[in-house]
Amino acid sequence: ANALAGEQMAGGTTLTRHIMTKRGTAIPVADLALIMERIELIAKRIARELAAAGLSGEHGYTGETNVQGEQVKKLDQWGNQVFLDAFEQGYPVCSLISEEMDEPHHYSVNCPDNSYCVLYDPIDGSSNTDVNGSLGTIFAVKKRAPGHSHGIEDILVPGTQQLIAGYILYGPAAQLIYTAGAGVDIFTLDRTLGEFILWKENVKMPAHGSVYAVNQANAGKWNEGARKFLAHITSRKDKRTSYSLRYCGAFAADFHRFLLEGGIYLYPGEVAEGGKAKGKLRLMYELAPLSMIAEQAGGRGTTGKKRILEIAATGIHERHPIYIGSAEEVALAESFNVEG
Ligand code: AFP
Repeated sequence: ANALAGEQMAGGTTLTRHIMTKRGTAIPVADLALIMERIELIAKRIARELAAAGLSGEHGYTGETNVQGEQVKKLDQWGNQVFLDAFEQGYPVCSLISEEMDEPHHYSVNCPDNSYCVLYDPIDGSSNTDVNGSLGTIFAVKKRAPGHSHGIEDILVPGTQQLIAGYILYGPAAQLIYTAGAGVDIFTLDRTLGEFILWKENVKMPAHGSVYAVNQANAGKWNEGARKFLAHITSRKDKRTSYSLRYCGAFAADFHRFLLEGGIYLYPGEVAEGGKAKGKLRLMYELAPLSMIAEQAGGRGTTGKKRILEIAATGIHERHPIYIGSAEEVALAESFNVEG
């Protein structure tokens, strides 16, 4: 089996080579290559650490809470530092926005007129760290306005302005999935070569799938439309049109199944006082990047009412409800008036 795996990699296309020959991207290829070289390094560092985390004792909590009131895992903090280290010499990236930092981080030395901001969740699904479950890293890149200050108005613009979006999945194999506006490509880390090798190019999400992912235990907190949608997809009697549930608690890992096989991931809002549904997942570094991947692959991402990529943020840690995946299932959800 080893010989066969090795044979398949012989002559494989590395991420670097694939980028250098890419056409039609929303960002100049030279800038794309410089930024993705850093993301690739980050992916390798995190993949290496996660593979050994069970030995190194990096599990558990730091005892602190983050800006969102959540307990901080040691790996969250460490993963954030990996990004800070990588982009210290990360020209042309001059700003970082992270789930793990209250405020943006700026590198004034990397700040020519032609510069970018990277938005990221370093360790997505961190509750999986203690059980050796799948984890992810989600990222997006936006252009900084020429002559910008430390203000971030130019970054709060809608996700349609993202130039690169993607995620890294740490499962049995580590994979890097990204788009620069010219299709979605998937690379798998060959640990012996230390290279991300092209696995699938210009991936298309099936228009229909037969799996859904949701934290169903929250259903009692949703509005009527979301509950009716759930009742609808769980009440199908005949095998051909019925759905199965799969949920692993890491957005990127759950989404990955739908990118490849179709279906729908939902995190409906919880109805708060005044009847407005409040989402849990974050717009800038969870929802918008994966919505760009979904759309580039022919799928969709919406709050149930509005296209995720058209939402301008009012703050960097803003949250929204999400329905994302195959076009058919997302349209079905919308038909139930899921966000009221
Ligand atoms: P973090 O691990 O980055 O804080 O985020 C996890 C997450 O936002 C997302 O990845 C999961 O899909 C979701 O939370 C799981 O949440 P529940 O435990 O509420 O289902």
